Amino acid sequence: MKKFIALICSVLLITVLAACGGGSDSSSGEGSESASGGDGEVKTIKAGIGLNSDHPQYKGLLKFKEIVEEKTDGAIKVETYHSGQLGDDRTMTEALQLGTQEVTIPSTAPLANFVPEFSVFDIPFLFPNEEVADKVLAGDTAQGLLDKLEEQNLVGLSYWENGFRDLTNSKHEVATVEDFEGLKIRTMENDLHLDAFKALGANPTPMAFTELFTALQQGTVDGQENPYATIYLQKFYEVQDYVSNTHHIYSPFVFLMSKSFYDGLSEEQQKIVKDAAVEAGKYEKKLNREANEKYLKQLQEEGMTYTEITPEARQEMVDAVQPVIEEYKSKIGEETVDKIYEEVEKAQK
Ligand code: TK8
Repeated sequence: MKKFIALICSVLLITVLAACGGGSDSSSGEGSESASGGDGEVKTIKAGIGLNSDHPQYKGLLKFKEIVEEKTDGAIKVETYHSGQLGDDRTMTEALQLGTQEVTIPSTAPLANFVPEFSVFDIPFLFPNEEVADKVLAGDTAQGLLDKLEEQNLVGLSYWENGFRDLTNSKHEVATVEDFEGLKIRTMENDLHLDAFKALGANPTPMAFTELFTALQQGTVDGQENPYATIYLQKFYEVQDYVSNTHHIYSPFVFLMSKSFYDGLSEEQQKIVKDAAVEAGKYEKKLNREANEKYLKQLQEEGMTYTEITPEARQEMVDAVQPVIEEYKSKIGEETVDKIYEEVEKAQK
């Protein structure tokens, strides 16, 4: 008899605990915020990037996919597309605004067409090194820019790394400002980049990344500028002969999500995608940094001529673009520019 009473009490206790949600986190009681979203519906994230599947950016996207699908028990599926299969940075960002795509990871330069303040990162020679870039991108101004994306039906979940941009061309070595004269250089679709290369004496053309290799191959443009990892992994060495370590701009990527999709997630799912974007971004940056040093050597092994820019020559380039920086202060926002320079100075102490 005593055993029977003990059994009844155990069953009652388990029942009470389950009713209070004392069991697994998959309880779908009223108002519960669960990773599965509570309604059993599987949500799909269509995620597209412009770089190819060899690039650290795509490996970072696969890491995002792995984390999200595991943490939501498959309630959110991530479909990944690379090499511009879904379009270029601008068209994919517009697709997020329309809700026809859920994730893309553009450079901040084209993003400035949606939120002009992002052009603060297009200020030439703003960051002296990666350590300062890391600190400033984790700072108030950079994080505040992400918040401004919401007005554009976009959610900026984290900064990833494109990296320091270096010049390549098919005409001749570039060692000084004079060597830019007349070079037809493709730039990202960003007015500050365009005006900066004009100030250096080049003849710049804005162009989507998806059109770049063909334009270099056909001689529509003489050169372009991107980090070594992109130059190597996109095989630009096949159509470019000269590379210089101009390091003229540090490009961040922004991990973007469609706001309409993000708002449709449960609170717990929102936390999962946000944390996954941050964690995958750290992984991508680690791979990217390891890649950039390795790939400069491999570009030379593929036959490219490497030109080291001396500090004096770089200073001439800084001086040449100074008027453009002054002109863009008001276009970007004086306060944003002043604050970012303060943070750069503070990051070097
Ligand atoms: C790839 C682009 C690329 C960028 C460019 O989608 O356009 O040159 O540096 O990485 O975002």
